[in-house]
Amino acid sequence: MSSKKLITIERHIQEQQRAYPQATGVFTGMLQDMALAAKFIAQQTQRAGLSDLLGASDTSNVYGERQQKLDLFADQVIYNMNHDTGRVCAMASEEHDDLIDVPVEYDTGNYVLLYDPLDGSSNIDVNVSIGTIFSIHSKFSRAERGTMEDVLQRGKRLLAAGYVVYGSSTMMVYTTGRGVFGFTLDVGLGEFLLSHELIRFPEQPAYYSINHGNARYWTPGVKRFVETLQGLDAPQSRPLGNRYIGSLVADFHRNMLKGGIFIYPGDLTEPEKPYGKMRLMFEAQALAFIAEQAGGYASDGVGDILDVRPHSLHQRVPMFVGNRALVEKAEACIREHDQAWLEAYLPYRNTRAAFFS
Ligand code: AHM
Ligand code: MG
Repeated sequence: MSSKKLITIERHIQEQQRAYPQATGVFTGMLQDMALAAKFIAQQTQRAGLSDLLGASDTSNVYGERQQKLDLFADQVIYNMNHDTGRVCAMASEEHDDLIDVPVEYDTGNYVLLYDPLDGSSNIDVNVSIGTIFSIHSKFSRAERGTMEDVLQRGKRLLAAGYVVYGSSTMMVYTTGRGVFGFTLDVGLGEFLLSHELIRFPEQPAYYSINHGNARYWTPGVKRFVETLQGLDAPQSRPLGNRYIGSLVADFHRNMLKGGIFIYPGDLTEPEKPYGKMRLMFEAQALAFIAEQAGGYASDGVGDILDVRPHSLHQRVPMFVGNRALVEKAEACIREHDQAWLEAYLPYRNTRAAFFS
């Protein structure tokens, strides 16, 4: 008999729980429900063209972006899986302006769930990979129900984070701070099976990912850094390949498996966007935690994204994430060449949340 292990995500999450003798199983239940939500979303993603879920809806989100119908579906599924379980004290989604309170008729619990239900939504209609990102904090304030203080915690305090990539297959990747594990959805069985154990960034990076269409807006430090990635700084250095899907989860996932860096920098163009595009609470913190657990590093160009103190729910952050040596090189280029950008960005970075004043 061959002894290949078949481990479902549910079993894996339970086994991870055993490492914490004080665990009550509530947190385990949340992760298992995220896996179930991912199956719902994956199923609809694959049927999007058939079930009238393609195309834009009539509403737009807090960023003024038209919401795609599948975004709304994914947002609703994750909410439905969590609002009445008594596990969370509050939730927050990239698609909602404010905190999502637990309805008063239900109990609240000790966890906070943050999620970007469907990232890369411009890719939905054209059959290109998209993803779901989530992260879990424990409750922080003494308030009876969840408050903004519970949600706006530093990434360093995360308990768990994960993503689902809806690509040529569907994969769920998660960490609880004990390494990064990847599970591939067996569509026939309807189960996520362990396929990638203790994922680490390979030492030799293969790719860099940045939107080259924005090159004219890049700061001198970012320009210099991209030149090093292209091997233009020294005749003997080898260029990395350039890959950019425009779906953060898919770009991040490929770079974590193959080695590389994803970049969405801040810039100084009009109107000024020194903070870039990525959302700290819904995208950057989760991927920064996963990257760290896989031996990589995520920076906003100044320092560790996990140390950035959040001040607002929809705060943006420049993002450099991937192999540690590459990200540190980006920081060095910025320190050396981007004084003007630092002067514009640092006040935003150092803003304190209202509940501290
Ligand atoms: P979204 O949250 O509205 O889907 O936008 C986020 C996406 C990321 O997935 C991707 O990395 C980035 O936006 C691409 O932006 P751009 O088109 O400016 O390169
Ligand atoms: Mg997003």
